[in-house]
Amino acid sequence: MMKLLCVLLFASICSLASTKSEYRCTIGSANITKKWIDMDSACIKNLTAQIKMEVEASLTYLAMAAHFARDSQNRPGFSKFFFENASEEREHAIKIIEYLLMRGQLVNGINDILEFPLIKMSPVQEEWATGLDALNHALTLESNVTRSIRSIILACENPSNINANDYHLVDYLSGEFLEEQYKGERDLAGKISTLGRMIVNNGPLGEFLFDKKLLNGEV
Ligand SMILES: *[C@@H]1O[C@H](CO)[C@@H](O)[C@H](O)[C@H]1NC(C)=O
Ligand SMILES: *[C@@H]1O[C@H](CO)[C@@H](O)[C@H](O)[C@H]1NC(C)=O
Ligand SMILES: *[C@@H]1O[C@H](CO)[C@@H](O)[C@H](O)[C@H]1NC(C)=O
Ligand SMILES: CC(=O)N[C@H]1CO[C@H](CO)[C@@H](O)[C@@H]1O
Ligand SMILES: [Fe+2]
Repeated sequence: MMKLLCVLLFASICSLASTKSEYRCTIGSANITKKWIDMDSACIKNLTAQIKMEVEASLTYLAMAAHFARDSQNRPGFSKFFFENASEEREHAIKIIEYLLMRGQLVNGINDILEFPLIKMSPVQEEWATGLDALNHALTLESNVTRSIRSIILACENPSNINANDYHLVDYLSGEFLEEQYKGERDLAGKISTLGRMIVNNGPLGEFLFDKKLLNGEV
């Protein structure tokens, strides 16, 4: 009888976790006060929308990288460049997720805050006529991202609302994100300028040469 009681008691707080006969305790989580969590909900919505934008940017760069790596294109410089940018965009999504976690968000799991089905994203563009087209597309994409980050700053720095004067976040977005945006946009603009002139002077050979330079980080 006593033995049965013990087993029942144990079973009530622990459950069989795996076939390896490990026991995982299911004691409720600690009771932490929510008073320290002070982000404004509109500001959080803005940030989560930005996570989606960064993931989509990453997918666009993946599509560009794959396109230029096809046997029919064979532009290893463009492909390498866009694969690197895809990784950078993924890093941006991770940075925002980590920021939200630092501020006590994502308590009920990622879907609680993402509020979007990543899987149901519409198909991305998968063909670009020339390298110049892809670079121009990238610059438009980045200027859209910049505008979006500036709109978040506006939404999160409302001085009349104590919960929305989020200067820590605004500083992070300005110092880390906008800094990278403006440098990235200048970099793309410079590449578009160089490639454009190489094509004017050398025709199709211009893109071939530019790709070689891109591969070696010389342009
Ligand atoms: C959390 O609070 C509830 C209700 O007051 C209590 O039943 C539970 O044991 C507490 N959990 C912990 C881990 O302190
Ligand atoms: C940039 O934003 C405009 C306006 O929202 C949109 O029409 C366009 O498709 C976007 N371009 C890219 C490359 O994201
Ligand atoms: C793309 O990646 C290159 C190489 O890592 C980097 O120099 C450039 O700033 C990136 N551009 C964007 C828009 O992410
Ligand atoms: C990126 C994003 O979602 N920006 C939105 C932030 O919130 C304001 C309103 O508070 C919207 O106008 C922005 O579009
Ligand atoms: Fe980004």
